[in-house]
Formats: sequence, structure tokens, C-alpha cells
Amino acid sequence: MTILVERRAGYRRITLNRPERLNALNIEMGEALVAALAAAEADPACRALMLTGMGRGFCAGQDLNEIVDMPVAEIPALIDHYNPLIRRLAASPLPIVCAVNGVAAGAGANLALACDIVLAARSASFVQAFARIGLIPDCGGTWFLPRLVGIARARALALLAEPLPAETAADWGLIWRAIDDDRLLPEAEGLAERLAAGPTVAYGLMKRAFNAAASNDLARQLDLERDLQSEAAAAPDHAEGVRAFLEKRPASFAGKRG
Ligand code: T3D
Repeated sequence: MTILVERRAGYRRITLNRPERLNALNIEMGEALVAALAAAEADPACRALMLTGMGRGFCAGQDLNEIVDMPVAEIPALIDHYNPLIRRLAASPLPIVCAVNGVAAGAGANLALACDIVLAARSASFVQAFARIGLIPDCGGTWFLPRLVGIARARALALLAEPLPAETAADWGLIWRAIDDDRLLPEAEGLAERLAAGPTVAYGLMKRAFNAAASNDLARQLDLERDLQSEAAAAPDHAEGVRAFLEKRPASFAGKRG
């Protein structure tokens, strides 16, 4: 199996499972990931996701064995297998924590960047490896990188294809935090549990707002915030959050739509 899916209390943990190739992506893995996301989103008991890799790497990008003899005419179809995955991660109504346990290269780096909160082991690194094999960053790399780290750093990461250590990635704002290796999974699981107990509807709406902000001007974004806020306010978690504050107790969010 190219991925493993474990059901945890309130969330699912998805593990990329081709450790002998540093979890390099192939079509089967891409399709399995899309199916796992769809299944998680359809399960009302699942309120968050966690993504990580088996073994010493997170994901080494496209499996190069799969494309070595591929006719150029088939490349668009190949990429069309991965683009739905990136779109789905970004648009998923569920919050997604990514625990980058080792090297994240090429499409593997951009797979991580499509998640909502990215933690990385201190020993991990991010490599926009595409230029090394005469390609451009795909799986959203040219979209995520300048937004996260600015165009100067994005250009250098893509053109030089040098590994960026996890701590620098965190300092630059590419990811949320670098974590001691032995603490990575407990921290990521703790975050997934915390998000699974949060206001799920509001989280999904926040993701929609951030995604739309990339192409909206301020006026449109303010209108969108007004509309999405109405949806958030209609969910029972809003009333519960306000009551809990006034009653000086922790909120108990159900994660349901109004
Ligand atoms: O054509 C298209 O447009 C398709 C879309 C492409 C999107 C992309 O993702 S392009 C970028 C593809 N990825 C890469 O170019 C990265 C290739 N890998 C590396 O540069 C290095 O492996 C790493 C920097 C990631 C890690 O280096 P290191 O020294 O820690 O490990 P290693 O020894 O190179 O790799 C360990 C094994 O994994 C090794 O197998 P072996 O020799 O033990 O049998 C290696 O061949 C295998 N492996 C690593 N990456 C890939 C891979 N096998 C297939 N495809 C890989 N991408």
C-alpha cells in the first residue's frame, strides 16, 4: 500500500508509505491520497488530518523511475494526476497538519506546503529539486513559494535547488515550526488532536478566506469575510464559544454546521 491511513480520536493520520524510495510519489500514491482525503471529508467523526512519511524521508517528489522513459506528450496527464491532490489539500474543509519527518524534495516539498500547518524535524530539509533535472517547480511550487517567503527567496530556492534546512524554513516563514526529531510526531499528533476538538466549520471557512485572498482586492475580501462570517456565526460552535467565555469554562465544540 502506497499510503497508510489510521483513524485516531477525531482525526486521521495519513502516512506516505514507500520508504525504500523516500516516499517518492507515483500515480498510485497520488490517487490513493485523493481518495483518502475524500473519505476523511465524508466522515463527520473526522475533524482534522495529519500527513507524514514512513522512514527517513518525507517525500522525494515524483518517482523518477516512473518518468524516465515517459514520452513528453504524457507529462500533462501525469501532472493532472497530482494537481487534484494539491487542490484538494488546499480546499479541504478540514485542517491539515503536515509532519515533515525527513527530506521533502520536488513535488514532495510542495505537497507539504499545500497543508495548513507544517512542522518539520530539525534534521529535515526542503529542496525544490526540479532544476536539477531540468524541470520547473510544480504541484503549486511557483504559487506557494513567493507567497510564503517572498519572490527573492522563491527564485533562489527554485533556481539553485539547494536544500533548505528545517530551521531556516521556519525562520523564513516557509513552515510553522522546526521541532526536535524525537518530538515531531507527538507534537504533530497533539496539534491534530487540538484541531479535531476545535470549531471545524470556522476552520474550513478560514481556509476558504485565505485561498480567496490570493486573488481578491481588499474590498472583495472584506465582502467575502462578511459572508463567511455569517456562515461561521450560524454554526453552533460560535454560540458555544461565546457562552463558554462568559461562563469562564473551556468551550466544547461539536464541529457541526448550523
Ligand atoms: O515530469 C514531470 O513533470 C513529473 C513531475 C515532477 C515533479 C517532481 O517532483 S520532479 C523532482 C523529483 N525529485 C527529485 O528530483 C529528487 C530526487 N532525489 C534526490 O535528489 C535525493 O534522493 C534526495 C535529495 C531527496 C535525498 O538524498 P539522499 O542522499 O538522502 O537519499 P538517496 O540515496 O538519494 O535516495 C534513497 C533511495 O531513494 C535511493 O534508492 P537506492 O539507491 O537506495 O535504491 C534513491 O534512488 C531513491 N529515490 C530518492 N528519490 C527518488 C528515488 N527514487 C525514485 N524517484 C525519486 N524521486
